[in-house]
Amino acid sequence: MKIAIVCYPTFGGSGVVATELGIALAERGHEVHFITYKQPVRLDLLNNNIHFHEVNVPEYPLFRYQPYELALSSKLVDTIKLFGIELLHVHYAIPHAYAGYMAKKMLLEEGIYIPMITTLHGTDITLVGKHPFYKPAVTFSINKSDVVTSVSENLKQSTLNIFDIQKEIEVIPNFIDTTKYSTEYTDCQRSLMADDDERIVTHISNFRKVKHIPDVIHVFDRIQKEIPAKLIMVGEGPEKEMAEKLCDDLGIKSKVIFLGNSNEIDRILCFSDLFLLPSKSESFGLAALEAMINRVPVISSNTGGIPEVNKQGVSGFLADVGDVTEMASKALYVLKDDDILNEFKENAYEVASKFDILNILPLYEEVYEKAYKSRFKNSY
Ligand code: GMT
Repeated sequence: MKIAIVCYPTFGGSGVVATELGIALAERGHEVHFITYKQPVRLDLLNNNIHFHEVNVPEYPLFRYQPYELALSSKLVDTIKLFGIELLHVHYAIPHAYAGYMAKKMLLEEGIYIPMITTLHGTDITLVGKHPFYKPAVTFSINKSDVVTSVSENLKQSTLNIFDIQKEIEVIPNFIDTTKYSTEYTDCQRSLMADDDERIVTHISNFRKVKHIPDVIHVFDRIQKEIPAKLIMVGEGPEKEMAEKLCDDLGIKSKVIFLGNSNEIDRILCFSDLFLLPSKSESFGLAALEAMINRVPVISSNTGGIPEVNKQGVSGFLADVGDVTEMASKALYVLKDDDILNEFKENAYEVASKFDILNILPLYEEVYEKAYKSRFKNSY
C-alpha cells in the first residue's frame, strides 16, 4: 500500500512512534511517504520505500502567524496525486487531522478519495486540544477521520469524556522494535558516567511542565542521600534551566549530568539502573517503554496510560502524582539490593516485550484495510 504519514519531526513521542511505524511498514513492503516540515529525527535512511517531503511555509509580512495547515494540506494534495498515495495516516490531531481533512475535501473535488486515519497521542487531547480555542476544530476533525486510534485505553476514555465524539476509537498501544535492542550490547561505556559503586538513575523527556521535572530531582536527591548515585537528564525544554538551578540549590550539581537531546537513547539506557517518570499527565509513556526494553525498571506516577505500561511491583513501581516520598522509597528498594535490581531489570524487559512491534504492526495494517475499504462508502 502507498501510505502518507504526517507527524511532528521532533524528539517527542508522537513523532518517534510515527517514524518507527513508517520504517516498519516500509520493511514490510509498503511505500511510505513522510510529510512534515523537517526530516523526522529518527529517520536517517531514505530508500525506495521511504520518502520524505518537506512542507515549506513561505514567510509573508502580512501574516502575523504563518499558515502551516494551509501549506500542509496543499502539500498533501500534491504528494498524494503525484505518487498515487492510497491512504493518509496523521499522528497528533492538531493541526494534522484538520489539514488532512481539508486535503481529503480538495482531492474529492478531483474525484480522488483518500481515507484518513488519525492517531491521538496525548497532549493533542488532554492539554492543547481541549482548550476552548481549539476544541471545536479538534472535535470536528476527529469525527471526520475514517478511523481514529488512540495509544492507550486511558487516552480513549479521556477523549470520549472531553469531546463529543461520534466515531469509534480503536486502542493501538505504542510499540517497540525489540530487535533494535540486542541483549549482547555491552559497549555501554558506563565508566564515563559513574563510578562502579554508583547506581545510575535516568530521566528522558522534553522538559515540559507536564513532566514534573522538580519531582525527578527531589526523588534523586533522596536516593543519593542513602546510596552512591548519579542522575542523567536527557532532553531539552522549557524546564531545563530551572532543573539545573534546583540541582545547584540542593547541592547535588556534581551528581547530575544534563545531556541535552540525544539520538542514542539506547546507549544511555544501556548503563541505566532506574528510570524516573513522575509526570502529571501521560497518555502512554513511550520513554518508560524504551527504558524497560533496555532492562531498566521504572518508578513513575500512576497517571493516565502509564499503568498500562509500567506494572506495579513487576517492572517497577507507581505512586500518586507528586508523591516523591513514595517514589524515592520504592526507588531505594529497587536500587539497594543487586538481586532485587536484577529481578526488576528482567521483569521490565519481559513486560516491554509484549509491546513488540511484531504484535502491534498487524493492528495498524488491519485498520488500514478497514479505512481503505471505506473508500466505497461516502464518509463525508
Ligand atoms: O509529552 C511528550 O513526551 C511528547 C508527546 C508527543 O506528542 O510527542 O508525547 C505524547 O505521545 C507519546 C507517544 O504516543 C506518549 O508516549 C506520551 O505519553 C504523550 N505525552 C503525554 O501524554 C504528556
